[in-house]
Amino acid sequence: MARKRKDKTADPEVLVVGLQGSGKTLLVRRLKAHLVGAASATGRSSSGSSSAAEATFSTDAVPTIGVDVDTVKGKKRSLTVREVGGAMKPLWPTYFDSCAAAVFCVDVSDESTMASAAVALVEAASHESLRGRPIIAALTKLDAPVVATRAEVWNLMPAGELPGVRWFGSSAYTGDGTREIAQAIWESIEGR
Ligand SMILES: Nc1nc2c(ncn2[C@@H]2O[C@H](COP(=O)(O)OP(=O)(O)O)[C@@H](O)[C@H]2O)c(=O)[nH]1
Ligand SMILES: [Mg+2]
Repeated sequence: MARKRKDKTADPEVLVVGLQGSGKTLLVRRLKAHLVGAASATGRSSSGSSSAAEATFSTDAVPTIGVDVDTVKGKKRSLTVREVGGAMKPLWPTYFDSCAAAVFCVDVSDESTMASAAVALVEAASHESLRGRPIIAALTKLDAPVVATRAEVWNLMPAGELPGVRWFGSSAYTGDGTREIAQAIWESIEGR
């Protein structure tokens, strides 16, 4: 007798990867505060109680050891969000197959890691297991005093060669851009 496959009914999974300290955990925390999805097709996504979310938002982050799994609730359904840290980079591809979309965090306030972040992003985006899946590149920490310019980022990331990647700037500290990323995640999952 065939067993019902668990992943048929499971929430779609979003994989969040990026180098250590690139802002994955705080971005996920912001995504949890944005109740979007499903009903978004009406074009009227309510902003929810953003001031309440603001009051409870904490920027304290304990470095993720290995893999962190969380649930982001949308208006009609939930997503499983799996954060896989930079220390596990060689193992990222093992999670590509099961994800419905991937978010790649790049810390644009840290010059010293931008080049390796670019390599990691290009590697991931061109990996055969991710091919054809929606990929969101989140350029994080835009609130930081010094951030790479768009030209500098473009110089490092061959954006034109990564046609499946959608780019967003964000700050988990201020919340800027995080709603757009949440929206893009839902859109990419609904569009599949
Ligand atoms: N300035 C600034 N710092 C951030 C932002 N997001 C995360 N950080 C800081 O960067 C460090 C790593 O953040 P975290 O979310 O744990 O990164 P992760 O290792 O990729 O999960 C922490 O000290 C955070 O406070 C942001 O939007 N702006
Ligand atoms: Mg983390």
